[in-house]
Amino acid sequence: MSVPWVYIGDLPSKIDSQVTLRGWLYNMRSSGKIHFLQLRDGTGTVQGVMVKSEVSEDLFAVAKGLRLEASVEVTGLVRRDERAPSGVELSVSGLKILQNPESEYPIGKKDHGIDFLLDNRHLWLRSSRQYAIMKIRDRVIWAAREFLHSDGYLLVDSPIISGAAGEGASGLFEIDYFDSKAYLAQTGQLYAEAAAAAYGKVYCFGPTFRAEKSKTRRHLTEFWMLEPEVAFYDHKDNMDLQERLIVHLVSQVLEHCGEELHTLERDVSKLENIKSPFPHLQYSEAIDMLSRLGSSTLYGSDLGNEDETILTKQFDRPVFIENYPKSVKAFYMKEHPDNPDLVLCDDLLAPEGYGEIIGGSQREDDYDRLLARIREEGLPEEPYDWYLDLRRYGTFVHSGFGMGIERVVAWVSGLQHIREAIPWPRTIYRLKP
Ligand code: NSS
Repeated sequence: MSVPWVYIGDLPSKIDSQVTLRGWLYNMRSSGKIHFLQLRDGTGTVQGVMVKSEVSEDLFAVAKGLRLEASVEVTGLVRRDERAPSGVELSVSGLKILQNPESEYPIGKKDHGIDFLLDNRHLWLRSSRQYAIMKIRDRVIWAAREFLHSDGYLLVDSPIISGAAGEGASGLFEIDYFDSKAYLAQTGQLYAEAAAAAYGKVYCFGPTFRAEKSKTRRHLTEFWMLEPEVAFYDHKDNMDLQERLIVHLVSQVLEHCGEELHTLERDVSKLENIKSPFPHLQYSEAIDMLSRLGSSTLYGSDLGNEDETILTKQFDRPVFIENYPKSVKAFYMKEHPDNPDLVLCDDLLAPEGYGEIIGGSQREDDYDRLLARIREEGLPEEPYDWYLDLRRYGTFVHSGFGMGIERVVAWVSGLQHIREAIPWPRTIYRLKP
């Protein structure tokens, strides 16, 4: 369907034509004789130049009264302008005000505190910085789906309402489900495993929930996770897939989001380093390295955020930490064939202090061992009977992983905090807007 207006992103192909745009007034400067109207419409921004001597006095006066974020319809001639980032400028001859706000736009040019900005997330999203982040997020998701789809993966989405914990009983959001209890999904993995037994190479992608009371810059209570699961892949194949995916995502962002990375003042040389092969450390080697670097984390405990930050600073690309102690990882991971105290798993840590972006493992495919692990963890057996069926009927070596979209977006975009990487962040203290 063609519309009776044009998009700012299409203006470079409309030089010397008369066009009408619809959008919002992003910024405005006036010199008395000229108004410079910075316009945005979601496809880009353009400077509209209104010259007093070229329009009626009324129109010039009306334009002067515009407030930031007024919605407008603007008509004018597209001119080439080498100095403009988009290469064009608009000589404005007509202006229709769709709505001029009655009060000042709350987000001004001064520095606002983060709480104020988060309270006004519905407006903050309009800023060029947030727009750049959302474009990078869109590119990461799009590139991940395309990567998997073109390699023959089938998207098989998992439910959000579930009767069993996926990652361990702590951190579950419990909901009333008619006469019983249900939980918001912490992961789609168990369902992805069933789908892998049905269709081989699969993935699910959707929101996941953790009721963790973590107040770090890496934790959300609602985040999006991409979870591939592959029949007949072992631990090594799994890490190889993770590496290829991450290299692809970063190269796609570099190729398509140059302007956005520039807006965010991202040091792209750091992203240009992201090439195969990624280094690998065994968990035990990571603990040794940490102790040399002054951490007090002992063998047998999980790595904390600080530890991850220290480790990633030793490398210029993501690093795999492999084969953690069974006691700190989820029940479904396969026991290491050479050491029953370890499991075949990996965490992939992003550089520059960002830390874990992926958690993956080979899955326990032995019925008896899996049942024993469920019992050891004190999990109820009944909700997992269908999951155990996968080990009864044609059990198979299989592996998979979960990649947190916001963690990847925060890293690639160079954000201080994960809350900017999702349009509507949910944290312990934030449910609004
Ligand atoms: O807990 S994970 O390490 N692993 C799983 O959930 C597996 N069941 C995935 C699988 O094998 N299919 O989480 C995976 C990733 C982790 O590396 C982070 O990138 C992200 O999910 N993650 C989070 N992002 C934001 N906020 C929170 N709270 C969070 N927790 C995990």
